Amino acid sequence: MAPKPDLFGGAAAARKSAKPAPAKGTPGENGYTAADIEVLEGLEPVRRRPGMYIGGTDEKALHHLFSEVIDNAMDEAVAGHATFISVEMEPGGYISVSDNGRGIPIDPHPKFPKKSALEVILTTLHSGGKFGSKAYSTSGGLHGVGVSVVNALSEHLEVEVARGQRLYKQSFSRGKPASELEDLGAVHNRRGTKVRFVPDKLIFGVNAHLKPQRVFAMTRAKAYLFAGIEVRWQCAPELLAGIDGVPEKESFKFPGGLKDYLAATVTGRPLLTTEFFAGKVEADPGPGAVEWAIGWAEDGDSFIHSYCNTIPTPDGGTHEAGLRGALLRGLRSYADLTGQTKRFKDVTSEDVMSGCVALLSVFIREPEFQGQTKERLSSAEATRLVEQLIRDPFDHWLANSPAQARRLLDRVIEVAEDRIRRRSEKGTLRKTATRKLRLPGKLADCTQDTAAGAEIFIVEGDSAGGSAKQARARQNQAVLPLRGKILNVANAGADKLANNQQLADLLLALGCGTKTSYREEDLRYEKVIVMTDADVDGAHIASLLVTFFYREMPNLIRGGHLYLAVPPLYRITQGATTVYARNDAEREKLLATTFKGKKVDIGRFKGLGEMMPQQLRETTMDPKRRTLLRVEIAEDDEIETRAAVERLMGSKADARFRFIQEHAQFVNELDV
Ligand code: 2B7
Repeated sequence: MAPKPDLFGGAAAARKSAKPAPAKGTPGENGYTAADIEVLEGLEPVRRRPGMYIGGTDEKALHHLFSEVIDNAMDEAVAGHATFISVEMEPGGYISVSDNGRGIPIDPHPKFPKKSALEVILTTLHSGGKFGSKAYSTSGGLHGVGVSVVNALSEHLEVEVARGQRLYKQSFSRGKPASELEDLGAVHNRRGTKVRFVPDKLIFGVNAHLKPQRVFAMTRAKAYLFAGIEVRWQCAPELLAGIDGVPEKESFKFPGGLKDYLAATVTGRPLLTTEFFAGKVEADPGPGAVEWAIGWAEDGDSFIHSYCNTIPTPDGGTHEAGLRGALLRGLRSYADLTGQTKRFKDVTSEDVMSGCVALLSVFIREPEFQGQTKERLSSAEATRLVEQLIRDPFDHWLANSPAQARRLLDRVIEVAEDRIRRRSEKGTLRKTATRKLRLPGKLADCTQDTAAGAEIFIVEGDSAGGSAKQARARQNQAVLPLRGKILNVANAGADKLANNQQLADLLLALGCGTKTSYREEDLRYEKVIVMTDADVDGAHIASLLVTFFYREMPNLIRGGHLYLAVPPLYRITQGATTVYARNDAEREKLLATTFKGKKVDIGRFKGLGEMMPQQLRETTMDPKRRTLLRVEIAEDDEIETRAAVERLMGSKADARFRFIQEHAQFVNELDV
């Protein structure tokens, strides 16, 4: 199915606005449109602080210059104005990119009648939003910073524009015009833009140069990502000495898009699925579109390579969450349909993604990016878009080839069973002597050596810590007291996080690492239980901790290891009978039912530290009597999860408190 030009026009527009949102107080919040706030500034800031615009001055940043230029050409193609893009690497470090689009306008710029639009585009930073470090760090990503940034960081750059049957040219050096806009006379059979540049050695270092392998791969990827386009590649032979797999000349056009890409990527690997699950769908009503190609390999690594508006998103993000959700839900409903509900019950999206090789490309308007290198898509609508658009085709794909669906289902169930078995077999290796030595001093560890059945209570404050230590079952229950409010990781930078002693202790005690270095088999406890006071402050601390886990080790949550303890708020005594209530509603219910209006004595706990160890044990810690809430990432409803975390990030403690109380869909209540 070919994309409609209007939709992809929207997508093209999206990349141009894939820029940081205006910082607070800039006109963006006061109802001005982007055109109105076209703040124009010289390029000095870019040369002074290149990292702010392209994320650094290393090899990756260097190649980012090329992305920026080819992305502009892609925009022109995706908008339906260009049919080919060509890339040429020359000796001497030059690279040129051309397209056969409309050509950058050369008429006088309305705001600067003495300058051509071309010169303004090449020599000024556009759009109010991208100044100021704040704006840069919040959204937009490094893509879409503009060709002027490339110009600023190029020793030399020249632009040729073929427009209205004439050819124009202007040269620049380190961002400044080195020539006037020249009219080179009439041309026929040529239209579009050509940008030729050499990155500045003063910025990137004398040895830095664009790598043919890397540029070639980036170029080819564009052809796969936009099936309508022809991409031509040429590279000077002297640059290819000693380099394998990069041709001097090649032309790409992939009518099969991502399906072709995946086939080329996994050639030679035995696949569990005989056919790729692939397709391309536009949102109705638009804008928005998703293209995907997915297979499951017999063995070996799994991957998701994802893109937003043809920009790679190596750190994943919301679109990938949508994909995982769709695949998990699709397989679950297929399991239901074929009477295998029970077999499927322990399967998680991790299990489904095991062995999965996937390419995912989304087109959305005004995408937002997050993460240290701005390479994770954070636009919430992408989750919904991907999940909704992929779900139906996935159901059909499963239904249409039952043998394949059967193999896949058996496989993911097997993966889940393996995972569960490994966890319980993990056994005696848990505490090596060395690991024990490195445990934080404040941890009161349990005595058993296996993770299976072991629990760690993370408690607030030393006094609650003291009660918990007395109340615990030493054999399998550990206690780690944290003092006061922990750092709000949602707002903190990575360095602040690394320096936070409380969190460092926590990481040490858990032993499992964070993010992609998270290793389930190193987790020292089966249950990680956050135990805080039953009041607003306690809820606040619990929400900070849950945010920490969600950000730093989502796989710990996905693995079902994170719990919230539910301590009581009231003790109600009548004669020899004592019962506990978790909140006002429960208290009222007990008074009306159990005590039927009899005179009772009601005590309110100010905090865990105030409870007698025995009370704490009976109400909150003893597996036979307590209630635990298991925290889950709503893989089926990542939007809700994200919204919940956004709420946590807010400054209002009562909103955080409500989080704990409201999250029926976020937590599963269990009596464990
Ligand atoms: C945001 C800026 C950079 N631009 C235009 C028009 C066409 C066009 C470009 C381009 C990379 C290497 C060759 C629009 C957009 C500037 O305004 S940039 N084509 N190609 C490109 O950079 N290729 C344009 C409206 C009417 N006519 C022309």
